[in-house]
Amino acid sequence: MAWFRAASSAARLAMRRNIARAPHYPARIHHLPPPPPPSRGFHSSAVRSKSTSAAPVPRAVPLSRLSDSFLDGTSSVYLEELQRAWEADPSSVDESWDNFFRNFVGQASTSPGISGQTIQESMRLLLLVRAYQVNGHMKAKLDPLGLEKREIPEDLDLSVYGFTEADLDREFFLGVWRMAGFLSENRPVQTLREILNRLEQAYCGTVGYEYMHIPDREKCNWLRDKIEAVNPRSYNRERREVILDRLSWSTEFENFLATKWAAAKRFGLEGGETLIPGMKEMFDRAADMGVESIVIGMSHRGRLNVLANVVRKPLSQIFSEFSGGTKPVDGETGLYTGTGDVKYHLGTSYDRPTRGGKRIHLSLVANPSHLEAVDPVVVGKTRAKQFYSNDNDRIKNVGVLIHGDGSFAGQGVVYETLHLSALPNYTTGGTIHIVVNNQVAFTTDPRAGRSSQYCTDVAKALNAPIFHVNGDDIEAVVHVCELAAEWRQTFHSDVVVDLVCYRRFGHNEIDEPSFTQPKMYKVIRDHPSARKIYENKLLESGDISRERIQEIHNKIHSILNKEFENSKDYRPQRRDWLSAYWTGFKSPEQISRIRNTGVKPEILKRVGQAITTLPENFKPHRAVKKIFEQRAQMIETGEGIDWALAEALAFATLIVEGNHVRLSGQDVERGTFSHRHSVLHDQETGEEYCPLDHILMNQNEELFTVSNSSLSEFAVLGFEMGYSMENPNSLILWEAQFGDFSNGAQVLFDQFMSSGEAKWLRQTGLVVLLPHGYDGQGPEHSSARLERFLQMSDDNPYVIPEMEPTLRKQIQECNWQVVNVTTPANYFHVLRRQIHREFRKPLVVMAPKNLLRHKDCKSHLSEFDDMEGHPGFDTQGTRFKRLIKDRNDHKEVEEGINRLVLCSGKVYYELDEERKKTERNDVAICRVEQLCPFPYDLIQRELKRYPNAEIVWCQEEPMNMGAYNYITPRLCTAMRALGRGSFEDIKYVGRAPSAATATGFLSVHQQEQAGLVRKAMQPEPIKCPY
Ligand SMILES: Cc1ncc(C[n+]2csc(CCOP(=O)(O)OP(=O)(O)O)c2C)c(N)n1
Ligand SMILES: [Mg+2]
Repeated sequence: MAWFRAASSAARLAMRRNIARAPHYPARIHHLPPPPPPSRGFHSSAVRSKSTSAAPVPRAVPLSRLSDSFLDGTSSVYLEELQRAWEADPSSVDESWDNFFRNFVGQASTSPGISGQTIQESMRLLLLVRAYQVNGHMKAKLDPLGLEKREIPEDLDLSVYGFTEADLDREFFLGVWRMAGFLSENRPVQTLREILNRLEQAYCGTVGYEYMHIPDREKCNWLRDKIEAVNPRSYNRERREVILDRLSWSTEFENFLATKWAAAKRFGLEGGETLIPGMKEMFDRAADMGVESIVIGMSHRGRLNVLANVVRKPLSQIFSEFSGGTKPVDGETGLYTGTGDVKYHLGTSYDRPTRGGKRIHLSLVANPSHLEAVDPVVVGKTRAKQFYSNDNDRIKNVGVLIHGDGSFAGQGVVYETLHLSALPNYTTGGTIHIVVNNQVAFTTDPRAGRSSQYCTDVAKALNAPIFHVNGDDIEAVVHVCELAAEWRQTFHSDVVVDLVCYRRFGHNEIDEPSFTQPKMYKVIRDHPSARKIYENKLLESGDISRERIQEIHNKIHSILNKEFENSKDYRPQRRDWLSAYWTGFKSPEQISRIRNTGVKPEILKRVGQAITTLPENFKPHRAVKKIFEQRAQMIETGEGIDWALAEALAFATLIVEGNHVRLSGQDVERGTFSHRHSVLHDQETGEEYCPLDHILMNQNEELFTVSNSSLSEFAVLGFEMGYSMENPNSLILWEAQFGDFSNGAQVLFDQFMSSGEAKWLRQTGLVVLLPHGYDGQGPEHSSARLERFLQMSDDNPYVIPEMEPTLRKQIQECNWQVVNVTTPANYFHVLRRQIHREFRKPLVVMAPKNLLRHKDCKSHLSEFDDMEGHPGFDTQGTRFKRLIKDRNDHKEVEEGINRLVLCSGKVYYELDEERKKTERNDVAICRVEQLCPFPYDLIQRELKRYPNAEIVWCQEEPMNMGAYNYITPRLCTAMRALGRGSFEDIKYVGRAPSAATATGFLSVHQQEQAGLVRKAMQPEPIKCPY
């Protein structure tokens, strides 16, 4: 915005300078008032700017005395020549000059000729027109309460241009311009009054248009055409009745809830009821223009109204939820309800018929209280819909976000989401934003809530047009809502409607708003509703009769009452969580069987070759070329497969099986640790080549998507979360640069990923890769805060669930999976497991850093295939190993083992190394690859194998972090069940408790690391914790 302000003030200065240059008023520039402080919001701001009338008024200057370059001697010669050419052949000059001469020189004998004065006045008028286009919105009547006291910019003041009241009925030459709108009309000569009236009508009515920050001339002209049209909106009687009907539904719905449940929180829409007809008309217009599906995200305000009147959630269901009676009878199959959520967070979807006779699919995405957190989720879901419906032009699927004024200005994720809008792998062809700007956020006035003029200013960074509209003028609301849909379908970019309204009651229904906004609420008390205002308008115009109004009221009331009666017997339907793509997927209460994840050896070889072969004429960087040669070698020999190749094999095999794979995050194409190289760059041409795009014949370019993202954790993770929810046959991954940075998206982990299924019955198989591990890089870049993810896991630490080896019961019942995997093959299988099952669960991976190149962190290709007898093949087939036992040659009982070290992650390799060094053959080391849900069965198997062993948990993280606090109660439960002791028998080896995740001193890190590894192998018993 700063640049825009700077640009417009520069324009103002330039204008002043031009005027000041004339000899008559050189001193004026010194009299300019200081720039006014920015006013924020309407009801609380200051006064009209001071008149500039004290300054000398500019007057026409003889042409000969003007020093402007346009009007210098050369120009007048040029004009004379033009005039001569025009006289010889009017078509030989530009159309605007033709008009100019026709009006002013046409009747040669009586013509006043082209005077310098005419030219100057025309120029000043043009500046005035432009001032209205740029700043007219500042004078628009946007506040329904009329408390608006904004400063009107001085460049809307006639006197600035040297005009006075006396000039109002004089004719001026305005020309005809190659510009849309007002100036393009073939009326080059108009009186100043006519010109002003048109400008005031277009720019200063109940809509304030902000669009002159858009640098694209075509877009501005398109808008100018719409805005400056003589009669931009005219609705016939039928249309007006539909609008009134929709407004009445919106109003009556709130009234009805208020009467039936006076004290229930519903975050009513009163004061902003025009949102509902606005949305409906927007959707109708969008459907007319090819939109088939709309994904909606919104917070609390008016959400129930949107659910009822726009998305058409059954009224009886909404009323039943108000009465608190949704939980179905226990024991009924297929009625898994999860833990539920408050009614104003729930989502739904519906196929709505439109006014134009089409159908449009609407889905309102469930969201938490956390304001704006749903924004990127909606955008991601919209993009996924576009992918699955081959909507390559992005015209069939649109995201619509409804915001509050406080949150739109205040929540950073708004900006982060806006910035995805034009990125090739994240764009949805434009989101439509509607801000329900009730001029207050809970108890906070705009002047305390934001530093810029409008709550929508953040959208200017995107060059989005912003339509501010007075929420009491329903037809204006409808108009801008339609215009927003037209913009989206024409220019495929974001657009904002700022619905300036008010909040009739408190923040919720139990709040008293006069505690904090007494003046505003005094005005609100006597302020008629938007429906009343519209009814009166239609009565006055004769477009509707009192009887018809009464009929509408009666109809709505009778339906609401009927649905209320029905709600008493309302029984929830079978869960509605499975959209078409999810048919057949299982809820946590339904049993599903474990599947193998191994792949036929010939497929592995074939895809392996495809992803390691580069086009002949492609010239990669030397080092990258070598990496690919090594990868080809690994496939050829089957030996030494590393992490990156294992990952690529997982992706490739899933793609061959018909799944969509999408990996996004910061620098993921190359990989933060320069290990992935999924996109190669020709060193001469710069051309890119992505081997995973070339596995299938004529592979859809997007089937495998790997994309560097914007530098945002919140928006990008949210986007992928939304994307993953659309279709289960996809592996969607988000990778943090380092695991630490994921806490910038903490809301998504807490509110969506860990608890979304329980609250909203929506599954996602999203995978989050969080690089984690202590290698001396300091307090950041070491820890992905494993403990946080484990703390959010809902597997009961004191109850061993049914662990039937062929079933998925434990994992189905748990909210997510947290793993810290130590071999490339196990990584391959854990990724494939995400798809090869009949349900979806989020997966959090503590991803490696130094294991990416560790000499021992390699797998053999035979661990990836499904051949019996191969090392990957366990008793039940080839699968992800939740626990990796110490040695395959250990018998069922090994009495000679004195210590069993349980650990997870890369510390295993250090422990193993130390064991070799110290020749502690009486120590067994088991890797807990899957921390959550806890592998009770496998842990108990190992406890039984080593009956005489001291049990140790070893980790690199400080004691208050890592897995220690998660592991101990579960390990304890497993031990007690076997009579192997209790909490004090679990010995701890790891760093001491610490505030920071890691030391910043490399030498200290090395000492600590060596110390803990040594301790795990020390001959004496371990004394910690007791
Ligand atoms: C991230 C977050 N912070 C704080 C809150 C608490 N809160 C709920 S509503 C609200 C005010 C929202 O104001 P606005 O966006 O203007 O919406 P309105 O309620 O006025 O429609 C606040 C602060 C929240 N829900 N989420
Ligand atoms: Mg608000």
